[in-house]
Amino acid sequence: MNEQKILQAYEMAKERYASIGVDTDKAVELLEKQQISLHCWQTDDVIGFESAAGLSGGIQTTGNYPGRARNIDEVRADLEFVQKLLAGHHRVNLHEIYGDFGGKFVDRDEVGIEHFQSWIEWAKANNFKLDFNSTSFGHPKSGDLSLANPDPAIREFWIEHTKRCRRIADAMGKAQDDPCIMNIWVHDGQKDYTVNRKKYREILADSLDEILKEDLPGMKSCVEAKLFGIGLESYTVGSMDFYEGYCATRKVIYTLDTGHYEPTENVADKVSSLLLYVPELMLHVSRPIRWDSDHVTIMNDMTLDFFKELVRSDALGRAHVGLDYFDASINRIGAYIIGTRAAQKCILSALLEPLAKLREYEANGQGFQKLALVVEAKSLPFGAVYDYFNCKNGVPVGEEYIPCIERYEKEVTSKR
Ligand code: RNT
Ligand code: ZN
Repeated sequence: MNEQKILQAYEMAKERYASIGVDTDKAVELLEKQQISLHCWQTDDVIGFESAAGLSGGIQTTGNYPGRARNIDEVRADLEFVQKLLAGHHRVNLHEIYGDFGGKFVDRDEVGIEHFQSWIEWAKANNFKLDFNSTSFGHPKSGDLSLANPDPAIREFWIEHTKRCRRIADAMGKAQDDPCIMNIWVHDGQKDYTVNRKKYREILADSLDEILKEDLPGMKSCVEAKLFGIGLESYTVGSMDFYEGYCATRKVIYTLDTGHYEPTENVADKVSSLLLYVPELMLHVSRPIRWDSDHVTIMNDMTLDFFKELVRSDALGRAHVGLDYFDASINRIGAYIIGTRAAQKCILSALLEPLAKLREYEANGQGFQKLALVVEAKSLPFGAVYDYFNCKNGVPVGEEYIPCIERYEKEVTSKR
């Protein structure tokens, strides 16, 4: 695209925004600093390198678009390519099953830092920071209950796994001189009528307390709440209420996945309440359709409102932004770029809100003026600012990334 035209459009946008008290240069600067954690599992439909056991734990990928990454080199190549199409410096979010196991079977209670050494080196060489996840699903011992299992042998197995994962995250954080955020999501639940609801929750809380005991300064732990899983529809041990209480009392980071609530629930409204009681948030930005379907994130009202709430709560700095969707029905690299750029657009749009004026109107009881400005702000020349942001950072502007991805598909992924 014509650089001069992009700059001209930006200058006009800048002036327009300045007239309502918004500094676009500052918004662009903040967006440049905003890291987004790229979920490695979008490259290969959450399969990983441990075994060919396939997914379990109530999550599902649908579609069979060709070109899935089949091994560690392909996952890395795809992530390197994705990075080239994005402005800013980002993170890669790994799951334990993506370890560099060298073709050997390494069970979950045997995993160690050595299996992630090559990831640490790769991340350093490619200017990525790493985040991490323990993996409770896709294993013969996954069943319906892992950390909440009343059988001490199974529960101990998963406690050991999760403790080891925290040590791996600690090593990553120390190597990159920036805390590695480690998410703990367990699928634990029941398909049908559950009587001992309290019992499993007590066990989960005890397991987590045991896991989080170890002081590991290189990492930060977070725990993810969920509504239900496929085949686990009646009961979820780690529900929202469970983790709200857990995170508030233990001062642990709460992972808010935008797909993990009732379809009509206002996810954005959870932000300000949670932030009063939990230290930070980890975000899994996703797009649920009818259920936790993990469609590719787009710039929709839910995502826009969500980031607006973070900015309005002055809390962007207390949120770790990550993506969580897995769509195997379209070009997987394209899915990454659509989702990451959509998240950036929503953040930018939140940063460009005429917040000072809106707050003033609200404080003065000027309801009409507030509503008018909220609506008017939606059609301000936001796109010119986002184009400038990409142009300034030397990455494709607007739809220019489509042919880039088509070329990569032709030359790389279609040959897999
Ligand atoms: C599942 C959770 C969880 C997973 C990943 C793969 O519903 O959202 O975050 O998607 O751990
Ligand atoms: Zn998630």
